[in-house]
Order: sequence, then C-alpha cells, then structure tokens
Amino acid sequence: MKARKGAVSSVVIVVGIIFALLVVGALIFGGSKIFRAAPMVYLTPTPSQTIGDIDRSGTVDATDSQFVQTNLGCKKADSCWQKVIGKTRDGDNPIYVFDVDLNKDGVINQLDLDLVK
Ligand SMILES: [Ca+2]
Repeated sequence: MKARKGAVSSVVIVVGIIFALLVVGALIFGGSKIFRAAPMVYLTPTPSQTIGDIDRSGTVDATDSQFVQTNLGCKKADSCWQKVIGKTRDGDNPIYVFDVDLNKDGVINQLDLDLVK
C-alpha cells in the first residue's frame, strides 16, 4: 500500500511539473500575444479616409456631390448642421450635414463642392 501511495505521489508530481512547464512555455511564447492590448479604433467625424467619399462607397461620385449640393449654405450655428442626411454604404452609419463640410471651415459651400467634383 505504501509503495502504491508513493507511486501515485510521483505521478502527481510529474504531472504537476509538466503542467507548470506548459504554463511557463505558453507565457513565454504566447504571452506577448495573450497580453497584447486590443488595437484602438479611432472614429473621426469625416466618414471616409478619402476626402469627398462621403457615403464611403470607395469612390468620390455623383452621390457624394449630391450630399453637398443639397446642403449648400448650411452653417455650423444652424440647426441643419446636426441633421442626418443619409447612411454610409459600409456599416450603415448615419451621415450628418457636418460630415459634408469637407474642408472643416464651418459652412457648406462651393469649396466643399469643389472637393467632390
Ligand atoms: Ca466647408
């Protein structure tokens, strides 16, 4: 009985050592991946990386031009500034009038229209 108990203890110790080595190995080789911070997602008021691609369709086209034309004259102080005028093609996000202010000068005018032509 004593010999059997000793054998069981030895097996427990060996399994424990193997488990400890696996944990240490995982931390050394995979630790950088496990503990890496999640990438930050920055949301900008401009709906696209490409200036003029207001609806995020991938190109600056007539739809983008239409967004600017229908909101010409709207200024930052006006109530129209916060109005939702459409949705983006990717992700179905709202497009606001201020998204159409492509040069960020606080008014929708010819300068913005020039950026979508
Ligand atoms: Ca502008």
